[in-house]
Amino acid sequence: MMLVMNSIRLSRVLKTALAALASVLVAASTAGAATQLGQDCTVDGSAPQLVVQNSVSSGNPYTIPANGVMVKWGVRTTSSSNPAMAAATIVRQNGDSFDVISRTLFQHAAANQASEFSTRVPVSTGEVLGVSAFNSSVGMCSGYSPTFDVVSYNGSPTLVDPGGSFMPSSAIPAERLALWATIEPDADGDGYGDETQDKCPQSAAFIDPCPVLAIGQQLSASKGRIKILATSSLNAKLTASAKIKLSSKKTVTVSSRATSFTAGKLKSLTLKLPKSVTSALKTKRLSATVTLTGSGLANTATASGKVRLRR
Ligand SMILES: [Ca+2]
Repeated sequence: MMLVMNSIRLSRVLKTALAALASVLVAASTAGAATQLGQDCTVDGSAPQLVVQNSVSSGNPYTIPANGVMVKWGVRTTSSSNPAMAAATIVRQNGDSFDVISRTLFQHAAANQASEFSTRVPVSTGEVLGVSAFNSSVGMCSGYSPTFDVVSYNGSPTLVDPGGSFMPSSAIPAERLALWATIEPDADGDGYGDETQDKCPQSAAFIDPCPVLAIGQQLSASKGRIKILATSSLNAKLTASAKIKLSSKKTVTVSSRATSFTAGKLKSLTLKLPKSVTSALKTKRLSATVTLTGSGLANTATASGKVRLRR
């Protein structure tokens, strides 16, 4: 009866632990997801040539919530017969003015439709998505909150290069820019979006798939110790573990701590044999199976070998 109670309790504990783990995993997988910035809307007007959406009352923000990389941007144009030459423009408010931080390439956006363009522009928390255009063909949509949906635009000179700044000549209430962008996280800080541009987001050294980890070991034994001379093809953490069979019923395992290895460098790990093994060596010939395990750049690797033990 007691055993049944214990197993029911254990299964409840396991279920609770698994549910908690699942929620952590869901949180971890969504934490790094791409952010959608800005909005498409029903265009009924055209924006001035350098214009920024200060705030919106609902929907996706135009202000960047976390550091990352803009990988895509889009714009809807007016029905003007002139197509727009437009560029997504990242600004930061600085008192009453805006500093122009960066800008995509100018792209040809066809009249009276939505167009999207790939790009790669690092962005930081608090910067704001705006747009530069050679004519007034970028779409604006009216009828929103006069208090919370506000765009600011530059008067003259109309376009400002990155590094420059401008004082908005006016703010237009109740409007939204038909302008949007996708921001991906950049955990390794290499300037490539971790979801679609960076195939090795674990390391700033690689944008192609992470190289495969390879490890090697040379074993020797003396005076109650096993020496493992090891090397790794990448910076990685290596752990050595030795299994020694003392009898048909008893196996002893000794492990090292996880140790940092620099790519291409040799380093020794030492495993001290426990007394049960050194005592048994007085009367028996014993050997150990040594397994070296490495992990680095989302890779794992193992190497194993045998060594005759010495007292
Ligand atoms: Ca990256």
